[in-house]
Amino acid sequence: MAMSIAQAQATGINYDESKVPAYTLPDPLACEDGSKVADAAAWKAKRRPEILRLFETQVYGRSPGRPANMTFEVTSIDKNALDGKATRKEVAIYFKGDGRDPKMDLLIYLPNDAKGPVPAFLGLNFNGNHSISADPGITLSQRWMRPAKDGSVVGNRATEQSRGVEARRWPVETIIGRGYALATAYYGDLEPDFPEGWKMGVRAALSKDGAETQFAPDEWGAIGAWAWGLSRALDCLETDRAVDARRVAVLGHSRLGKTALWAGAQDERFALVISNCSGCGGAALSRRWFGETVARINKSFPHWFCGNFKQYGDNESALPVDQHELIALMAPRPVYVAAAEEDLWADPRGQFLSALHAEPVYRLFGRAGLGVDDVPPVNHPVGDFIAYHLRTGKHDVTLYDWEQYLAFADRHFARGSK
Ligand code: GTR
Repeated sequence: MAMSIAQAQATGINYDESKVPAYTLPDPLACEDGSKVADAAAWKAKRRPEILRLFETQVYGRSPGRPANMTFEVTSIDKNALDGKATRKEVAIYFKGDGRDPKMDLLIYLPNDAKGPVPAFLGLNFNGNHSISADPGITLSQRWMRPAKDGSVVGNRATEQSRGVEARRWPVETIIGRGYALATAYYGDLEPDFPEGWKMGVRAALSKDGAETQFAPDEWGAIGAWAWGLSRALDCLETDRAVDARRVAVLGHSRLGKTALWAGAQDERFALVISNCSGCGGAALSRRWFGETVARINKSFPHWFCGNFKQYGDNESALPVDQHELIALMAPRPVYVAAAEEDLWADPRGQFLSALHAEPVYRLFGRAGLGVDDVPPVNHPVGDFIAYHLRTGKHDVTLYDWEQYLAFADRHFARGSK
């Protein structure tokens, strides 16, 4: 079949805005039977399930539900953490029941001056729970870690040197000081992040054939496994009386931002969803040829998405969904999409446009979106129920990002002075 010029151009990596070919996005309100959604009830009953199923079968893969025999065991508690400002808890989540693998270790900080159950931020971390703070009371993860040149990981095991290596991205004291709990788990507890990593993770452990499993093309990939873990963490938080589980914000950076979005889409118990520099396969539109592409992400990270997603490399127009519909799956809950000026790989404009094109669904609920129709100036957050900012700087999570998320959560969880 002859390719059009636009299609022929749209391979490789593009950073030139003037070269982005025209594209047509799927209409989030157009049902598969040709009818059009006119109200929130029809969205919820008819169109939302259609879109969710397409993301399940074509993008991230289908995940199992909550395991029947899962148990939670508090493995440590210190009521005098962070100079007495917080209680630090560690909870082992045993997916198949008491004391057995597979498990995930959830680290929770709770503000000590709380008058009642507190809202929480929940997100996965890249380097083990001990990496998010130099707090020496956090158990050093014994899991597989990516090798590091600085001595923080030796032979795929974390060393004492890795305490606090990710602390810059987790302003624990600020979060606690604002009256929120923080809960986090190591994404490698669910699946080590390399193509064969699933053999050591929940995708093998929960399948009947273990590490011999052959995945069907619509079964979960690594992002699915990580997102599933976030829902299990929420199951655990629901049992903690110090936490208000109806006010849990799920967040993540980059591949874990994609993960947070997928968790928020599938699990409507998450009250608020935050994507930090999630890029391709996260908040960025797949059809927009700018920065990372579907072909490239499938090649670099063949384990992240489901088998069916492979067929859309250099063939994005065949995708039955695009990422604005992932954002729309959060409706009517508040969602924050954040990008960084120098993070062109993640396509800051493509992330803005996803947020913008999710607005018709929020409108069905009478909820306002961004309030602007073009990318705002840097460091100028916009939006009501759909928010966006373009921060100066690189692909990262900074205190600036957190300050916006805290203000956004304060506003929607009706906290603070605003
Ligand atoms: C990059 C990948 C991005 C993003 C990032 C990260 O290499 O291409 O999609 O996920 O990694 O997770 O840091």
